[in-house]
Amino acid sequence: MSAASSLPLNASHWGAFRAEVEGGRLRRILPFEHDPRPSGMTGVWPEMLDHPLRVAQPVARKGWLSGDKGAARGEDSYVALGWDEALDLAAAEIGRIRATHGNGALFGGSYGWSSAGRIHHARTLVRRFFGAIGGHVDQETNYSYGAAMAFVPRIVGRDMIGASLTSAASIREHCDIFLAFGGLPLKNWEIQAGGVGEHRYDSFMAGVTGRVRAVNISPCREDIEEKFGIEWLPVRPNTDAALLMALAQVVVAEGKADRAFLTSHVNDAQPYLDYLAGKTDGTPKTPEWAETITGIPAATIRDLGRALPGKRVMVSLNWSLQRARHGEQPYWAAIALACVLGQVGLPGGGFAFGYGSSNAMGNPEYRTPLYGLPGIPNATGLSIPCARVADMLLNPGAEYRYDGETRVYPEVKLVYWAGGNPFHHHQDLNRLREAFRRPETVIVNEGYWTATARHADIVFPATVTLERDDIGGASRDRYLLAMQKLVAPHEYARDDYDIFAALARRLGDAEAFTEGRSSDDWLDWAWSRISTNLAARGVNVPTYEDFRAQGYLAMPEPQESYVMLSDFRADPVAHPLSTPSGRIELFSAQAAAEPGQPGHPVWLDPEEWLGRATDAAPLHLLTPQPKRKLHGQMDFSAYSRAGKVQDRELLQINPADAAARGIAEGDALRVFNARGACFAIARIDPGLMAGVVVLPTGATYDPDGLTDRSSNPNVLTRDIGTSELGQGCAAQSCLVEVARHDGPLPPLRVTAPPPIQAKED
Ligand SMILES: Nc1nc2c(c(=O)[nH]1)N[C@H]1C(S)=C(S)[C@@H](COP(=O)(O)OP(=O)(O)OC[C@H]3O[C@@H](n4cnc5c(=O)[nH]c(N)nc54)[C@H](O)[C@@H]3O)O[C@H]1N2
Ligand SMILES: Nc1nc2c(c(=O)[nH]1)N[C@H]1C(S)=C(S)[C@@H](COP(=O)(O)OP(=O)(O)OC[C@H]3O[C@@H](n4cnc5c(=O)[nH]c(N)nc54)[C@H](O)[C@@H]3O)O[C@H]1N2
Ligand SMILES: [Mo]
Repeated sequence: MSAASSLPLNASHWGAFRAEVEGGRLRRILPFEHDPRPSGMTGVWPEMLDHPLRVAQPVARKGWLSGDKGAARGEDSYVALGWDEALDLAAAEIGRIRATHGNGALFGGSYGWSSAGRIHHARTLVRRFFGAIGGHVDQETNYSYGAAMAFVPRIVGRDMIGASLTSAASIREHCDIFLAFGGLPLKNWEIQAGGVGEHRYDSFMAGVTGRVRAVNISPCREDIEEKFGIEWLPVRPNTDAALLMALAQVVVAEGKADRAFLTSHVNDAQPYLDYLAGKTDGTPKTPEWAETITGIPAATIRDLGRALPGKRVMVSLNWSLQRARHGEQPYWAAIALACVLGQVGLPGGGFAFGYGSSNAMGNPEYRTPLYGLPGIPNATGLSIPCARVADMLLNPGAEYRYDGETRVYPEVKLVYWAGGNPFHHHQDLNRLREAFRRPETVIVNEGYWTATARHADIVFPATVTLERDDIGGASRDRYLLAMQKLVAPHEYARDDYDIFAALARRLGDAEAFTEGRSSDDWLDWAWSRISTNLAARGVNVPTYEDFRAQGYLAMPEPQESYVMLSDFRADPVAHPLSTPSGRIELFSAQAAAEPGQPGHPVWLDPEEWLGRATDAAPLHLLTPQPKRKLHGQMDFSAYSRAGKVQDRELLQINPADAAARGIAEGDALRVFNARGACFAIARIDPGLMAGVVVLPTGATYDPDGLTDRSSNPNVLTRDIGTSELGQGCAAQSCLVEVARHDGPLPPLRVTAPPPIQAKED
């Protein structure tokens, strides 16, 4: 055993690591010895553990203490409190609202990427806490692929993202053409929910280069690194559905559609085929039609369409494509193209969502056993699609359509957030700010002074993973990870588990939340389940102590390469899908019930896209995941800041668009539209389509009126659901203008905690 591998292990969503601790302080991070390509983010921990932006003690907002009803939220100073006093205040407030308005007035908002460990997983704890005290308004789906999560199961009967994708081995061996919509960006493979043992980007890319013809279909060339020599087909943002339709139209019109597959495995392909042929609306969905929408020459589309029949084709779409208005449609159109080509369920072929979105997509199913605290049913039965949070707060009692139902927004009086950052992740942050002024009370558990903590009335200082024992891992990763407490909690920070247990005790519901267990007891509980699960699979299970001493446990290597939907392909009668027809629905009665939806895949105008560019907002803004951080986390680490200039994020802009605005490389920029404005630094990129600008997410919102002093693109994005079908986040449909900013950049306020007064006794 080398010296490094005898050091204690811990893990984050960006990777497992070993830690050198000296005198109770974290000295150094070493990458996990089995990780072939560790993320640069792993090194942030020594700096982030005792960062000046850590929340040090419980605090309450001054205005809230004097009954301002939320007016100064986001602008106020705080008063430091002792733990008992803060817990008493919070519990009394939760109890008061529960007694006055019922549990349906309590919103347990905790969407977000908290700890990789399962026992201290904040979202599970929020839900369990509210379950224990009688229920709350919950959130469903996610920001990552919310539209697909709600809609795709209606079409193919399963969550095709949570389930395994056709394995990388199957692609390597069988695929001829890999259509990579949104590319395969290396940066996204740094991350995997639950903790990464192995970053396997290199081996995945080895499989889609070489023999396979891969095409990067994206506005942005660098969505696949140039060194891979992969073809680049620039497409206007939000128009992939039109391209997919034209490719299908070419195949059908040339008599190459797999009619047998469309008959045996598809429910009613005819309305879609009629739509492609122009029989329903007089417009055949030809390459010439798609050229006007996508910006891709018709001849290029026709050549690509002609190349597909007879080949093993994988139609791969990133999650970003559905994070747009009518984002359900490109996914449905991709499923339809795979059906027209008869590729679904064949080795190395078919459709897939997310190969370019997260580490380990295409890994075999390791079935790594992971157990978080069990859920307690939510007695109110209330929940909203998570991306509709501002709508809910602004429009209590209003009706909305979602997933084939009419629902009503509840009237929320108290918001509790732990393990997420809506002032990072939500769209139109100035609108969210308005919405966050509505509830009577906002409580947040956070490790850092994020923009969300700054909009709370009570902030509880939460520990971070390095301050707790836990077990992490991901079902598609080879390693179960023993996450070990390395240092004592920062200042007065406590575990979310202990915070919720203390609140439940004050509310008279302690037993329901804890079942008499401490978090260490729950770890033992989890380990015994893990051991039983693994023993049943014939794995030689170590003792808990040995597992912790080693730091990890490798799962047995699955034997076969996996092919998504192969059972259904082989026998659709014996293995029907759980759709109304048991087959792939290219016609869906549920979709047809919504206004403007014909019931088959359809090109719908996303309202804010290059086809509707205006003089005031002529550029399409894309806001992808950041390279040097996980969302808003670590924004103030030296690692993240090394990717910025003057503490602002870089905005990619095409040379022609820059020249037209007198913008040179490195210039400070103002990015704006009618919703808001923020600042960025110009990075001129000929590998970006003209008319498109790219500003990644993650900068800490630092509002000054409607302007963010920093670079958070969510002051610009539109807060609207993808459609009634999925009500997902539609951040990628956004028009803006960019101008050179010649004056000095405004100083940032969010680099230090808000003013906190010592308590007056
Ligand atoms: N414009 C635009 N917006 C987007 C996207 C986009 O593409 N474009 N992408 C969306 C997507 S896919 C996502 S997933 C969201 C991500 O949005 P979030 O998940 O909300 O973003 P994070 O910054 O990861 O927030 C997690 C927070 O949890 C805190 N935390 C970590 N561990 C703990 C813990 O143990 N306890 C507690 N109490 N807190 C903890 C961290 O400090 C951090 O502030 O953003 C969405 N927003
Ligand atoms: N480093 C890092 N990696 C991450 C994360 C992070 O915060 N940091 N977050 C993780 C999370 S939570 C998630 S959900 C995934 C998200 O995974 P994705 O949603 O796939 O990631 P994005 O970066 O939003 O988008 C990927 C690329 O899609 C392209 N694109 C955007 N819109 C369009 C379009 O309309 N058409 C086409 N053809 N291409 C388009 C953009 O050029 C962008 O670079 O990433 C994960 N990986
Ligand atoms: Mo995500």
